[in-house]
Amino acid sequence: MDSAEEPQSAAQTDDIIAVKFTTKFDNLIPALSIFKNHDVSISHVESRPSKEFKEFYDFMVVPTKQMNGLQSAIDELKKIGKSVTIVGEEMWIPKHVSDLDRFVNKVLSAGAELEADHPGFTDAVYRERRKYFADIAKNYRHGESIPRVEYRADEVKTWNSIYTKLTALYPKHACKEFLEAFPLLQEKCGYGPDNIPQLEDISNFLRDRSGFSLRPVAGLLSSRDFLAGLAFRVFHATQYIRHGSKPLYTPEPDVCHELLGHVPMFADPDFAQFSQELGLASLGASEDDVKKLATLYWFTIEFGLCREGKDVKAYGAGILSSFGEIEYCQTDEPERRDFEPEKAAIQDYPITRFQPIYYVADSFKSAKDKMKDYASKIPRSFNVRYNPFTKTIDVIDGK
Ligand code: HBI
Ligand code: NLE
Ligand code: FE
Repeated sequence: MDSAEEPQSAAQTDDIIAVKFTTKFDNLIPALSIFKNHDVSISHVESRPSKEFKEFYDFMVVPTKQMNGLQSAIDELKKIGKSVTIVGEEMWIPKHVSDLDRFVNKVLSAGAELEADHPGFTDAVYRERRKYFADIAKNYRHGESIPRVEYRADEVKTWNSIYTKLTALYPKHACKEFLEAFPLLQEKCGYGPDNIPQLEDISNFLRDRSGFSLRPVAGLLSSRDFLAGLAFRVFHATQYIRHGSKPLYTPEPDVCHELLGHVPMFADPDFAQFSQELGLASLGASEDDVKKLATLYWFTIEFGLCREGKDVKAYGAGILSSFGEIEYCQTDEPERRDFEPEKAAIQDYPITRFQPIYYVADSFKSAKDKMKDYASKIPRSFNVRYNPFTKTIDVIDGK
C-alpha cells in the first residue's frame, strides 16, 4: 500500500463487542437482569476486583450479537454501575486464532468488485473465477481444511511462465533460507512448473516447520487485520492467480506471489519469529503505529534484502515473485540502506512500480532483535504474550 492510500482500519463500525462496568458484587444479578429484560442474550461474563474502588468489581459482559435492546440496556445499566463503557470494534483485538474468522467479510477489494484499471476488469470469465475464489475464502472458518482447487489450463500456463523464469533466477538472487526451503516444497507440496500447489498442503507443511499456517483470503485486508494474523503465525493467502495478460508483474497479491514469494520464507524459524513479532506489536496499537508497522512489513517481508558475506540477497516476497524486480534490485539504480526500524517505519514507498529504496538486514536474528526493540517502544496500555499451546493472546495489564 502506498502510505497515502493506506486502507482504513477495521475500526469503522460502531459494533458493540462488550460492555464494561464497575459495581458491587451484589449488583451483578440485577445488572444481568437488565440485559435479560431488554431481550439481550449474553455469551460471556468476566469479573475481577476493581483496582480503583474497594469492594467493587469490574464486570465485562459480551452480548451474543447486536440486538435492538442493547442500547437501552446500557442506559439503564448506568443507574447501578459506575463507569459503564462500551468496548467497540476499535478496541477489540483477536484473542484466539479462531477470532480471525471475524475478518472474512472485511476485505477491502475482492475479486467480485475488480477495479476499472485491473487487467481482468473487462474479462467476464476472469471476474467469475475471482468470485469463485472469494466465496471459498468467505466461507472458510478456522480449523477447516482449505478447499482444494482444480486450476484451469490457462491458469497453469500463467503459473508455468512465472515459475520457469523465477526458478532460473533464484540460485543467484534468493537468500539461503529461501533456497533451503524450495526443494522441500518441490518434494512435499507439489511445487513444479506444471502444477499450482494447494494451500492446504502448504499450510500443513509450514505448520510442521515453523508453526505458521495459511488461511485463504478473498482480497486485501486492512493493515490492522492482516498484521493481526501474523501475531498467531497465520498468513492470509490469496488463492486466485493474476490475469494471464500480464504475468510478470502485478501490484496485487496472487497465488504466485504468496507461494513463490512468501511461503519459502515462512518455513524458516527465525523469519517466522520476526514476522510474529511484527504482528504482536500491532495488536491494539494506534492507527499511527499500525501504519508504521505496515511500512516495516513492506520494507522487510515484502521488499527486504539481506547480507550474506559480501553479497546482498533477496528475502522480500514482492521481489522474489517478480521477474523484473528480482534483477533490478541488484543493480545500482535503487538506493540501499541498512535496516533501522525507526527510519524505515516512516519512509514513503510506491506500490505499483519497482522500489527506489531497499533496506538491508544483517540477518533475521538481528532484524528480529531490532524489531522487538522497536516494538517495545510503541506506547500501549497493556502488553501481549502469545501462548502457542492454546493459540491465545494473553493480555497483561501494564497500567
Ligand atoms: N492483505 N490479503 C492481504 N495480503 C497482503 O499481502 C496484505 C494485505 N493487507 C495489507 C498488506 N498486505 C500490507 O500492505 C501491509 O499493510 C501490512
Ligand atoms: N509485484 C509482485 C509480483 O509481481 O509478484 C507482487 C507484490 C505484491 C505486494
Ligand atoms: Fe505479500
